[in-house]
Amino acid sequence: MIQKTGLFFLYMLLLVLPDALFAQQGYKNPVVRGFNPDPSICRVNDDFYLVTSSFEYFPGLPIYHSKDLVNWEQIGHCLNRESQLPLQKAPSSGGLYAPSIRYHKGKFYVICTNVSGGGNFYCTADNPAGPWSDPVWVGIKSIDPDIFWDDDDRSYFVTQGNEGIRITEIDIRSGKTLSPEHLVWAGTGGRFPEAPHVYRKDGYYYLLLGEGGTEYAHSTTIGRSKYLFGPYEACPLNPIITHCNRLGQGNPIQGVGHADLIQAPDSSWWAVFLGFRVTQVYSYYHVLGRETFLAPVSWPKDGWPQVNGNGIINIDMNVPTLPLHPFAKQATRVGFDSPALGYEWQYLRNPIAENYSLSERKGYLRISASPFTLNKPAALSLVARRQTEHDFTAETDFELVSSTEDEEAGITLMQNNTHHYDLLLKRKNGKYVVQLRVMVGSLSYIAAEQAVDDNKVNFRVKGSPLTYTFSYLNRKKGKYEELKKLDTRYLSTEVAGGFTGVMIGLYATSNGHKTTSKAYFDWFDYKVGE
Ligand code: 6LW
Repeated sequence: MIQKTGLFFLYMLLLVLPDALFAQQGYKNPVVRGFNPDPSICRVNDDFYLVTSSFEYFPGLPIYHSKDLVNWEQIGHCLNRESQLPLQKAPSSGGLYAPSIRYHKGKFYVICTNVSGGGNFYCTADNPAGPWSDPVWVGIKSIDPDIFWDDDDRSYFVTQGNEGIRITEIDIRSGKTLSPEHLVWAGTGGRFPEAPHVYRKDGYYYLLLGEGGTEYAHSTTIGRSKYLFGPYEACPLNPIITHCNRLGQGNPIQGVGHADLIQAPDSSWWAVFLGFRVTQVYSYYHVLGRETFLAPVSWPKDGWPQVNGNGIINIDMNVPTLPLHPFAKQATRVGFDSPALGYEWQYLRNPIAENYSLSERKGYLRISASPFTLNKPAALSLVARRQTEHDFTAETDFELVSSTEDEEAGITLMQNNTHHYDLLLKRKNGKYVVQLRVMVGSLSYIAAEQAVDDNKVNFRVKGSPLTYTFSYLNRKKGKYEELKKLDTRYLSTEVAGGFTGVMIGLYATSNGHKTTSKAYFDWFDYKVGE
């Protein structure tokens, strides 16, 4: 008997040993930080790929890769040619809305909408790092499209509509519709049923939705049916993700919803979804935009899914993970020594190529001023990266070559073209000054001004949950001097509106005038933490 029990325990130990050896515990949300909303995910063997929305920024639709769902590394963009991504007419928060990424029969598909030109489309690639095909346009007017392949290999375009989710068969080579649009499910009654994804599991079609709109009432719901076109029955556990309830009311993450599901090679299920990290001063606000979060999914009862148990998601997730596979940390300094900018940099709308050079002066990024002011929804002379944490320090060192007092260059914290804080260098009365300019809707003023010796300056912006602190290097004293602190609140989505997050940009403009002015940026540092 004793022998038998011993053998039984040995057997059980061997069964759990691989998991005990390799599974790890705990991770931090969000897993893709800074403005990265509407995540969609697919898997090929033990590689995961994720795409997020990019709106009016170019290149569009960042593609991320992971081995463990926790650590993500950007490997490219889906749309990096102007022919794929016309953004000339894109206002702030126009352009590319929620994408979906799928892998089918050896090909990757990204399905998306350019709301500022062309509507719904999909692109294909053999390698998710690119190159991606030109868009195949689909003549259905909507947002949040996806493609679902049924067991018979027919291709179905699944998309949002005001009355609910619609499914239409399409020809996958041409994008032409092959059937009428079927209205299949309106969700559970929340406003804006959107972000649909269809999955086949255990004889059911599962239809996952976002409901409530992408603000504080956001949620994820799910229904299922034996038939693709319905009728869909709502999950009794709905909403399966939301913080719009008593349990979620004090959570530093709000607005959770718009999810996609994935099964890992070890059979575990996971959800990726968007949410935002809030700052609270009386009420909540957020500046980082909507980010990508991760939570485990279980199917405990009658084949219905639960996300992290009760649909509440935390910053510190104390759950088992896949074996962790971190990537090398990005260097804090960009020296502009490489022939191309890293994937973290984006332009506002289609860039005018000759306005940028990494070779004109070796080791510098040259930006030629554009006549467009920062307030114009146009192809500004600006490159920007995401603010990924509340606490960060950004610094740059540059030289402005200018001949008139209209010309300026500097660093901007840009939420949109009517909400930005600009730390700039310009000429004034024959001398050089640094200025801190505030632009909040129709309110604009110079918050600080300081004379400097010449046309070369170092700027520093320090972020915290409540304030941005703007400083310049006083070369004589050899130390940074603070110009002023500004409230983060006025760059928040709650104030500015829209779908993006704060971007940290390097720019040059002549404020509406003809110009030959240029700015030469020597380096840019971005450090996170206090
Ligand atoms: C997107 C919609 C949404 O199309 O916001 O969170 C819109 N959900 O699904 C823009 O991101």
